[in-house]
Amino acid sequence: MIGIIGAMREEIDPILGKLSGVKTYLVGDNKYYEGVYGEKAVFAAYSRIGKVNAAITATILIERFGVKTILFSGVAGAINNSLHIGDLIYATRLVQHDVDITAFGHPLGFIPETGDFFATDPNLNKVAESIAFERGIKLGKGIIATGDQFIADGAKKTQIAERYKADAVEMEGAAVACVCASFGVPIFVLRSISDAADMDAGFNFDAFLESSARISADFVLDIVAKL
Ligand code: OS5
Repeated sequence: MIGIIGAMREEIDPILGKLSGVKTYLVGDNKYYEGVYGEKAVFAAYSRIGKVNAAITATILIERFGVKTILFSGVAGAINNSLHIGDLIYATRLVQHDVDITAFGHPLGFIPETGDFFATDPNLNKVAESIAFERGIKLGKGIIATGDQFIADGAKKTQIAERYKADAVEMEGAAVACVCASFGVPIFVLRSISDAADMDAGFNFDAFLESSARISADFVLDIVAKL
């Protein structure tokens, strides 16, 4: 069973619109949708914003609904200046940029018995690469930094770039990857750029959330069809 997570309704609606026979379940105070895409049974949910919400959703998909693969679809702020609005990037690794226990000698982002960088699944990443190649779609890859902050500031952006060599920033991916690492579930994280995490980020995010979310959702559904 494949699980698809987005953070916001706008990130999951384009996926729900393409599922047939959708059934809805309520767990805690959030909704989970079961449906079929082509011949593939999937569960989908939007977690709501941030690491805690994303971790709850990933855990429920795995533990309650028996999902064996998780695909994340959504938007991100560009850290790498070669990424532009609407561009796609998948995470090779993710890190929590807001973790700081350096007072105990640990590197930024590092948690004892957990680590810092979470790797995504090489096989899922290969499937994504093959779809991009076949369709002539430009697909970037790199490090995605996650934290409970909407980054809209040049100085903070530079800090994340320098500290983690990050290419994009968002607020959920590393939390889902952490849950997946804990349960041994393969994870793929795809984001389409909605803003450049700079002083215009709020404005651009509002302007491009829907279009960029759809670009990511369409690609993730292509992956579902190929699994
Ligand atoms: O899920 C959050 C992370 N997403 C990726 C992202 C990002 N992350 C960090 N920094 C950046 N520059 C980023 N660019 C893209 C996007 C999302 C950001 S938080 C957006 C909150 C927008 C909002 N707040 N209230 N509403 C919308 C209205 C509302 C009302 C009722 C229910 C839900 C929303």
